[in-house]
Amino acid sequence: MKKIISAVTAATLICAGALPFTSSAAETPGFSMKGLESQLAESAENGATIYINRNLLKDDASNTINAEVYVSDPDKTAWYVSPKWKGSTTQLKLTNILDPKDPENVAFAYAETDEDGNFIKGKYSTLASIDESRNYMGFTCLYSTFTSSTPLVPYGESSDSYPLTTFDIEVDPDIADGDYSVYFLSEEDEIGQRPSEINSYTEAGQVSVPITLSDLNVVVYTPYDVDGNGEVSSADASAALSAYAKASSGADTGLKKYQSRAADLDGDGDVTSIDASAILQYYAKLSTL
Ligand SMILES: [Ca+2]
Ligand SMILES: [Ca+2]
Repeated sequence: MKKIISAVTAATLICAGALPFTSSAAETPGFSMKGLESQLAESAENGATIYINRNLLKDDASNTINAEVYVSDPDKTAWYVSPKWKGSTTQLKLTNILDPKDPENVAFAYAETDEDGNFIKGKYSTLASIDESRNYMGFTCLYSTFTSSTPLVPYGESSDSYPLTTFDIEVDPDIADGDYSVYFLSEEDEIGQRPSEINSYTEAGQVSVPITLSDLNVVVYTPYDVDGNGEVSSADASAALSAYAKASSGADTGLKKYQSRAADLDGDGDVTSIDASAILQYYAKLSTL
């Protein structure tokens, strides 16, 4: 069954492509992140977005989310990979980056395994860095017996087989509802560090290649509180109804991600009159307490 699906997908891709299928259409190398599902975090869009229900945040303990950083190097020509990333707010504190200097740890994507499948330290140099005042992290991996033509060889069959490194996000329980991110540094938002970078060895020699950067969305929401003002009122039901009316007429709902998630109480992915009714009922129940 899996094979059939793959064949159909491939056929669809080829048919849908207006341009001839050439090597220039190959996947661009780059970095991405995944937030991992936990009691605290609901993972969506293959880990590209994590939803945090404020009601689950604890006041007295660290609210920690695990995240992974991935490299994609489809042509397998990279010899130097160096993602840099930052939390959009200090209330999402980046911590506990996997330290490759610890012999227990490895740069997963470029690691090797023993006969039993256990990771062993690869022949690659790695360096992790963290700047707490800027809520910044960086990771660099290169071939340790480097010669200009020696590419790194990612382990695993695809770019998301194994992460390059891992880290934790500590969520401040006082964080406001909102749409946040942990984002890769590019040229534009460099903070005194070199931006995220992949250097490849090509016919032109060693070059810094164009890369794609897929950030991690971190959405903090409170169920029922659509406008995120800290209390549930009829205004929240109105906001949900208004969004539903807009969507029904084909317009954008105008809601941010955290608002949509707060309003979608039946969890069907849309904000509808059913959700608005649920908010009103909840509000009515609160009012009689
Ligand atoms: Ca509200
Ligand atoms: Ca819904």
